[in-house]
Amino acid sequence: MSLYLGLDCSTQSATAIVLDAGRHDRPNVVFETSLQFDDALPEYGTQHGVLPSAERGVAASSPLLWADGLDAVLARVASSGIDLHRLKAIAGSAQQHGSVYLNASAQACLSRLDPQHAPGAQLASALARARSPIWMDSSTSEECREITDAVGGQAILAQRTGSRAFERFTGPQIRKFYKRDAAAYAATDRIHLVSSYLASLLVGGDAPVDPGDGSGMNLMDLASASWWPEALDATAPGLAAKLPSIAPAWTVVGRLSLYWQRRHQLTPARVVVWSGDNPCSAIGTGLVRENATAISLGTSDTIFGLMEQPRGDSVAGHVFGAPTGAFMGLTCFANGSLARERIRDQFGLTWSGFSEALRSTPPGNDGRMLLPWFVPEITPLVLEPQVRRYALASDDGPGHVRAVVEAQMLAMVIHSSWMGLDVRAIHATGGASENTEILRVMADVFGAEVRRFDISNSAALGAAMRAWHADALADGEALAWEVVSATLRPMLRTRVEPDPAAHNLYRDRARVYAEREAAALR
Ligand code: XUL
Repeated sequence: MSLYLGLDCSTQSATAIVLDAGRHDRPNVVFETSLQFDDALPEYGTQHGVLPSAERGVAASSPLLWADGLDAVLARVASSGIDLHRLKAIAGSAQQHGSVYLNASAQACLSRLDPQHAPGAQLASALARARSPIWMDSSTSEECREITDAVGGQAILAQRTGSRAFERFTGPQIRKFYKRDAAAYAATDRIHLVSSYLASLLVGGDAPVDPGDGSGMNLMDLASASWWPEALDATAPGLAAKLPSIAPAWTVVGRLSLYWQRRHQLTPARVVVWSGDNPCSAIGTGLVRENATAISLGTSDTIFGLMEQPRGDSVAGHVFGAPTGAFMGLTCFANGSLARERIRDQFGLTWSGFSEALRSTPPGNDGRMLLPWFVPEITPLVLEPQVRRYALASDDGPGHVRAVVEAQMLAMVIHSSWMGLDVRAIHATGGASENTEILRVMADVFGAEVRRFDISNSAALGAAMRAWHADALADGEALAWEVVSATLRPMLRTRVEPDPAAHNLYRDRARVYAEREAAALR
């Protein structure tokens, strides 16, 4: 049996999962570890993984923090006691859309890292931009308009790239950087996604992006998985030369560099192209065909499912590449865990108190409702945070708890219909999927069976499964995705069945919610 390492660099944390898998035996997770950036690397001064900023709508983090986060989880893997001589391949997952700007010295710097020291400080001189804009940024509406106009409108942009222009997407972010700081843009030699930056760091070279993460940029032609020249021209001059290549998600980029081998006594394992957290989660929740839907309850809440071919009106959401080579539809909500935490903290609750509040309130919340835009919202677009309450007293803790969870689920049901996904079964993942009471609301709102698996970090698990799949291919053995996804079968932990009466009631609540949302947006 061989070992496969899946890494995940999310908004707030870094995770490693080691999968023991081989050609004949049942795969098994043998190690899992996670660290929170704010706690583990306080010197970077992040809050929930984000650097403080006074500028409206701006959200950025530090590429050096991600490098040191990767180092810290690899240290934990190295001291886990598992037999790492069997480590054959590593793949990774990262928060989508964030970008890292390297200067011309980066390649030399990456190949000369000193294993006596952590990577962060050593990489500082390789950056053309100290801060990386991340997916929570909503400051590029002007650039979205400019790019949309230049390519001939949002329908064509959505049709070619899989999405209309979105503030957090990398193209609009690059354009803003070019407009604000043309000299630093000119000094940028390579613009990586978080995923391709970390893969580059592992091999000590220059890694490609995969079509899954590449389609989160408003720059890639979805059908051919290549850069779309019109979009590049609309974004910033000379961009083609600054972008990495695009390669299928199962591509082996190289071997783990000497830096990591020496620093953590690791083998020269194969390094597989990294992808975005949502594409990796599709694999890690077992979505390798169009037969289920996944909902991830993390910092962002996302709903997604595989598509054999792109379809639907992706002006409403996104069609990304999927790690299987097919496609995936996705709708993203910024008010995920931060909104749940806001309510939990406002009423001084623990998570078990939060669950108790859900148990003690009825489906439909006796008419109490809220619109949960605590931070700028992506779906629907809300640039100025605002929370609207309906029949909800300001001191009603349990009412608020149910109202925030119901609002999140109702918004998902309303804004995901464009994808035409098979929602008879929903695979729930992400930190908040640990909460069965939240899953009950999900099951009732969607009228679907909700399934939860033993591993709630499906992005890291999916990355480990991708490493296994790509390693087999590199050895000349085609490993069917069904075999890979069967990893999850023994991990099925919970099934939550919908209550038909509650589901009926939620159909009506969805209509009311949609009306209130539309009124608030007017
Ligand atoms: C997806 C999105 C977020 C990030 C952060 O489009 O913006 O889900 O990937 O996890």
